[in-house]
Amino acid sequence: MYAQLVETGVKRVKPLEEMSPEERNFQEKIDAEIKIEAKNWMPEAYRQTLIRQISQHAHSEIVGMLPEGNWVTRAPSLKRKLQLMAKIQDEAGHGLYLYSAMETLGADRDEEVAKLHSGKAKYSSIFNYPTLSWADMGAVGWLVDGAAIVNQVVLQRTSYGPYSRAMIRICKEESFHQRQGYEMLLTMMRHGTQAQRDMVQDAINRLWWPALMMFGPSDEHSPNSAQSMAWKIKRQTNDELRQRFIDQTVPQLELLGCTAPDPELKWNAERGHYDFGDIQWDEFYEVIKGNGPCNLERVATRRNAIESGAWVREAAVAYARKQQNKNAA
Ligand code: FAQ
Repeated sequence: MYAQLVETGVKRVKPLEEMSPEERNFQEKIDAEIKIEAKNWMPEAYRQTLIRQISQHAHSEIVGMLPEGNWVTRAPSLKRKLQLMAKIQDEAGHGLYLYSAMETLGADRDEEVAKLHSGKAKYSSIFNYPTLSWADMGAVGWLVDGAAIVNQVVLQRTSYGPYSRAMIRICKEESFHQRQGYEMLLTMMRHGTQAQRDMVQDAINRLWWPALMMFGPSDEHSPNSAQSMAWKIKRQTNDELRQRFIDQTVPQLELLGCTAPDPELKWNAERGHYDFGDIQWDEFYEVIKGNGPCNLERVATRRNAIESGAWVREAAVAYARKQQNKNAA
């Protein structure tokens, strides 16, 4: 299995015979499905890979609130507004669990957040696209949370204990998000006007391909996959998860009465999967380099939120100090 991974991955996976006794012992624990906990020995590269992935994941949850926050004041009813606010608050909570999981690896939260604010840190490409209509709120819930779940269900079995446990709760909440998004679209398609139905189709046309890009580059161009699979940080490859997402989403698309913007999308009985067209990887790489339609705006909004909220954090610390002194006296 390792030999196969070494061939497909861009980064080389160290074969067992080149490992130190500690590394070999670690790999045996991984192979035996024993979770790695914060205080256990781990190779430095394992720790760094996790800090990279978990911090990017946490930033994605936090930045992911922004495209939806854009629509809170324009929700069409009180019920929809409450649902949207609850969903956005859940995403904030996910970001906080994930930053905490990252801290168990010795990473500093302020330093990682500073990397986001300086434009150095990555976060999911999908959040660099604008949300142009109310139907986008349904499409984000259905497609974006739907893609996030396919990826995260597998991460519940990731080898690092704190990350895996955070994922269990996050997945429960993401599944509510996916359903509320789908229900919103179904309502517009079944009970809406022609203009609302067109709005749903337009949202799907714009978000379909960016949702497929969420799974990352194809396996042969994914530098981190081979090692992350060997360490069981990732349990399935980018392409396997992307295919699973497509296979489970197309029947839902048909039930909505909508289409995907992909003329090559069709069931392949021989493979037992849907075939699909080529992903525009140039666009993906531009977005993750910081040149997507909303990258600058997203980072500036986060930076501004931290700067303009500084007085709240300072007041909370001053209040906590006052209470401490009072209790001590
Ligand atoms: N966007 O070698 P690989 C959500 C980067 S949560 C940006 O394949 P890896 C909830 C990658 O980091 C969505 N960058 O990398 C929500 C690497 O760069 P680096 C987030 C991407 O790590 C819903 C380089 O490309 N979910 O949506 C992307 O093995 C609605 C090479 O790629 C997670 O983060 C991308 N799409 O696999 C919130 C899940 N794809 O660091 C609000 C956890 C790849 O070497 C509203 N993460 N890159 O410079 C993972 O499972 C993995 O990190 C992958 C990438 C699968 C994303």
